[in-house]
Parts: sequence; C-alpha cells; structure tokens
Amino acid sequence: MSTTVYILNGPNLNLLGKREPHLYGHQTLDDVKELCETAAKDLGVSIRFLQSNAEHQLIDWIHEARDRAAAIVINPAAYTHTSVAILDALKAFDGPVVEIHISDVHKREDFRKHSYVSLRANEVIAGKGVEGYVLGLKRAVELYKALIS
Ligand code: CA2
Repeated sequence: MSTTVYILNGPNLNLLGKREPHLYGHQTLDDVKELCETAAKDLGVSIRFLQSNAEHQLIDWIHEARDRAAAIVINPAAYTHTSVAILDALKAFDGPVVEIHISDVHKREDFRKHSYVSLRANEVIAGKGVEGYVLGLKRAVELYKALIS
C-alpha cells in the first residue's frame, strides 16, 4: 500500500492567486497542488490535496486521515487563529503534522501571531510562499520515516 500524505487547506485558499498577490503571490491553489504532486512523485508518496471553507469538513478529513494517512500537512488559514476544534482533531491523529503558512504570520497583525494548530504541529513553516508546501511535504515524509524506523 502506498504512503499517503493529506494536504489540507482552510478557508479562502480557493482564492489563492486571484486576490491579494502582495501577500500570497500569483500562484493558484491548482498550481500548488501540481507542485505538491511533482514533489510527492519524487518522494515516492501519494497525496490527497483538499480545500474547504468549512471547519467541520476539515475536521472530518482529519478524522479520515487517522486510518488513511502517514502524515498531515495543513494550512488551516484563518482557523489557525480560532479553532480549538481543529486542534483537538489533530491531537487525535498519531502521525506527523506540519503547519504551513504562505505569508509570514509573525510579521502581520497581532491576532495572526497565535496559532492553536501550533500546539500540536511537529513543525511550522511560514513566510516561504507556496514553496512552503513542498518543504512541508518533505519534512512530513522525513518525520514519518523517522517515526516508523
Ligand atoms: O499565510 C497563510 O498561509 C495564512 O494561513 C493565510 C490565511 C490567513 O488567515 C492566515 O493568517 C495566514 C488566509 C487565507 C486566505 O487566502 C486568500 C488568498 C487570496 C485572496 C484572499 C484570501
């Protein structure tokens, strides 16, 4: 069976590349999916790349990942700063969790400096643009390999 990494994207990330390029760049979420698929091929893993604007849907995917995924890479978007429910769902997942932010959340408004998800994430990658997803996927696979070795 192939090793699968869930790559989850939170609210409004479907607008990536279509607004606010000064913050998030020009690449669309489909472009990011393609970058991740290429990286996954190199790493010898499969990905399930998903986006939702709904908190419950993200939680359901995290629950699904419990049985199906080796690791989770997640950009929870605004839920990063608000969602204890997503934190609790991630705490019920046993594998590595890597949190991604395209922008440097620490150089923006104060409310973006706090992340509930960081309380569970094994690593956080922020401010590296969409390349952060590829870095996050690589780290997630490394952390998974270390976990099972
Ligand atoms: O930097 C990131 O990746 C964020 O997770 C993006 C979230 C923001 O709430 C976090 O604080 C940091 C926002 C995602 C919304 O993305 C858009 C993209 C283009 C146009 C409008 C929104």
